[in-house]
Amino acid sequence: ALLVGASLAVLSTGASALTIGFSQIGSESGWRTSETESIKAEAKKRGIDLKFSDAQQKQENQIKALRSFIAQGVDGILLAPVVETGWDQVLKEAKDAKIPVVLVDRGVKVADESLYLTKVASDFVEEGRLAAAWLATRTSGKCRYVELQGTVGSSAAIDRKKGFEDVVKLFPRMEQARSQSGDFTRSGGKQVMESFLKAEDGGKALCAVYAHNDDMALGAIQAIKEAGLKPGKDLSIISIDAVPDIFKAMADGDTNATIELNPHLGGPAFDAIDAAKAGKPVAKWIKAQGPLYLPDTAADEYKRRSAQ
Ligand code: GZL
Repeated sequence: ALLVGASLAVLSTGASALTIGFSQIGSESGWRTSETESIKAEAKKRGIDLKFSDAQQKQENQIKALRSFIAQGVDGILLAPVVETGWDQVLKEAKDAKIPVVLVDRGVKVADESLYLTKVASDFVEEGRLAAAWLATRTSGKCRYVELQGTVGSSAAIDRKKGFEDVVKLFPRMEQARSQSGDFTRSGGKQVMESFLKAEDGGKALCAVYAHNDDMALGAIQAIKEAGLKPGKDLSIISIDAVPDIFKAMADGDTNATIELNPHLGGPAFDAIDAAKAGKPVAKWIKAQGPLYLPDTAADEYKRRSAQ
């Protein structure tokens, strides 16, 4: 009966019942949680047996998970790399085992690009440029801002910083007062913002906050309020992810803009593995670029996204 059941499962989905290992970074932000839920749902829909591993933000746990997937002889691996470097050896082991690795959400720096099949991720440099263009426009190119960076060494943090500064350098009166990592978490964003406000005379001379993700912006909003200032008014705030809670804050007037980051990366990732197995060519970077959202649609976006 079990055998029949399994073969029926294969017949019903049409796709072969693949076993895929997914090494996820952790659950540091609302965005990451929705990414995990979306990829698990997509695997279920496709009849894929997904082996899930949460690395609690530690690269060594991701490397252990990849080695375990290789030992299990999975058909493919999804990896959301917490940091850019340190992957060459384990990716070589996956390649030697003929197991395709798809990077989801973040990138890696490796000597040999053939060590992974493709990267399904947004262009973080573009996100940084868009954020800075919005801030420069809103402040007529004159603003002393602070930056809440994402996880140190992550491609998201490195590139969002780079893109923002590519544009800021075009405006001589845009000035970065301070920049520090809040590790993409609400508590990290709050703690770092508290230290910035203390160091900056209570924040009076500050014009804006650029947060590499919404969760740190939400923490910063708390800190700004506790310092007696009005977030979204005394300080302009922009962040990235477009999670439901940022739209709630925007509708309340506490923040001013967010850039959407697509969490639904399972479809393109699984399609890439299917294509590779069918011997079809796969692009090295499958990009999903999100737009910028402003307060005028925030209430509707909050309602729509929190109902999903
Ligand atoms: C970006 C992703 C970032 C999100 C954060 O693709 O890696 O990591 O912007 C998450 O919310 O922590």
